[in-house]
Amino acid sequence: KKNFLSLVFLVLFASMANAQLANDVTIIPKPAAVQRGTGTFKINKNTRIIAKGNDAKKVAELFNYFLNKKYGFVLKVENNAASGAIVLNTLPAVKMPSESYQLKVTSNGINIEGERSGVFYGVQSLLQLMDGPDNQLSVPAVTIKDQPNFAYRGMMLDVCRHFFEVDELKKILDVMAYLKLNRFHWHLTDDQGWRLEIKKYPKLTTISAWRDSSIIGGYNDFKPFIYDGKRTGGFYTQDQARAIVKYAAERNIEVIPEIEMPGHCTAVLAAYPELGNGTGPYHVPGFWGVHRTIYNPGEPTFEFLENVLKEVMAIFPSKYIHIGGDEVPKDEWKTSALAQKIIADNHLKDEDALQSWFISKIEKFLNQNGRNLIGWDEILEGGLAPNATVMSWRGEQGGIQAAKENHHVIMSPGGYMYIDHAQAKDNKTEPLAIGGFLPLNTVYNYHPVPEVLTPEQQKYILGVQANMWTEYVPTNQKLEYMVFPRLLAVAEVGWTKPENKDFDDFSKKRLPKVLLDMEKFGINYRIPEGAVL
Ligand code: TNX
Repeated sequence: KKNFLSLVFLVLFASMANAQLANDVTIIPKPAAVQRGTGTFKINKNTRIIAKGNDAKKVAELFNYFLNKKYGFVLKVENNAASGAIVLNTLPAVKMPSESYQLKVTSNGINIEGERSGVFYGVQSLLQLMDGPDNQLSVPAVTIKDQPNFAYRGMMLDVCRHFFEVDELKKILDVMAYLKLNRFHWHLTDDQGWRLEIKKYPKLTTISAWRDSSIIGGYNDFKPFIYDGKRTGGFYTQDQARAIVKYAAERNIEVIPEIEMPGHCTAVLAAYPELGNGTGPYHVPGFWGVHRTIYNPGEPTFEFLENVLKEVMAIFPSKYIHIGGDEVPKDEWKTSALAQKIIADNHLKDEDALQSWFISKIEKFLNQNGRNLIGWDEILEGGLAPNATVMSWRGEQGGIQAAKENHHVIMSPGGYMYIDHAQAKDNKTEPLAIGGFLPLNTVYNYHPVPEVLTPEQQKYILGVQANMWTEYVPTNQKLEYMVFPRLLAVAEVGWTKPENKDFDDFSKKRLPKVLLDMEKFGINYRIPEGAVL
């Protein structure tokens, strides 16, 4: 009899636990504060959105965009309050800091308030809370008060090693917004291709945007993967780039363009060899690795770069312009009479100091135009430009040094944030990836604020970014496979306070649900080890 009773309790308890689980708060990234209520709110095609406040109409449209993408229907938007509705209430920024929101669900209705970006994020949380069959969605009663831990939560995409169409970028931007990521770093130029139309320099898109795969040789030996003998490449027109900027901005994502200098410029030199150090002829290379070709530091180079940056700034309203600065072998400057003369004339110590001089000149130009410069951590070599922000990729060391010198920092260390690295140790079961093994939990457990910094210095860490280099990523399918699910972990690193993070809770309770959402967005994600979907 005793056994029978405990069995009854067990079954009862298990079904309660199940009911609880079905309505659980499975949001990624985990919100700052969640308070559960009782009951659920049901959403169907007759549910109304009430848009209150100046920007609410636009957010309601975006809500419908995502709703349609996820469930294939939209809701009517009205101005007046009605019961049983979803109220979007956009407040002036003074009332609530940007990106923070309050989401309240009762069985009678839903209310989301915040400044525009906050309400937009409240909508994303709501979309993640929805559960059930598409025609009878339910949302658990809950009050969520949420805000980000870091202001900068980014992803970089390299569109140079392989080109990705506008539609694919939009798909990625949608999912970034769904995960409350807010910076898209667009790596637009590299040795293997220039990807942005520049009106003043048409050869950048007739010549530099295309690589001739018959030109092989060099650094590493993964030839079969790309040497298909085809002319590969592509570029974005200025109109397309503007459309991406607008599309991203609507989703609270700032697009930060990267124009590489003084290295990673071989594709440019193939079209404008006079900007090199006289060691041409140059071709747009079809192989990877660090190339020796760099810009010469003469006046015509600065004229070219400033003209390019003028057009770039006219397209991208971002506070930051990224100028690269990584991996600059200085051999060509060592043997160039021009470079040596500039070193002597300006009393520079060496070629590192010349690089610093080069970047400081560009920084001055950007600052005069009201923009800030970001560069990879090599811009520390020879001394940082006065106002530069450092993106730390060779570990955290560059970022730590920059923060100690009172410069802003974005942490993007290779060992944690390089989502071009393989997702399993055994590369027999995984598609080809660049060196390194970066599993989901390593990404997840990263925290971008080094403890060696004082609390004052720690304030210089603006946030975190994942980098997606695409040497071995020739298709949309493979791109998505590399990015997901690791980007979900990146989102939580950027948004959620460390004390609220827990890999088990993330991977076992929330990830399975959000991966099903990814499926609805048509994303080809990798199924993580041990996942029960
Ligand atoms: C280093 S990270 C690079 C890229 C490569 C990447 C491959 C950085 C600033 N430079 O040019 O694509 O390694 O992981």
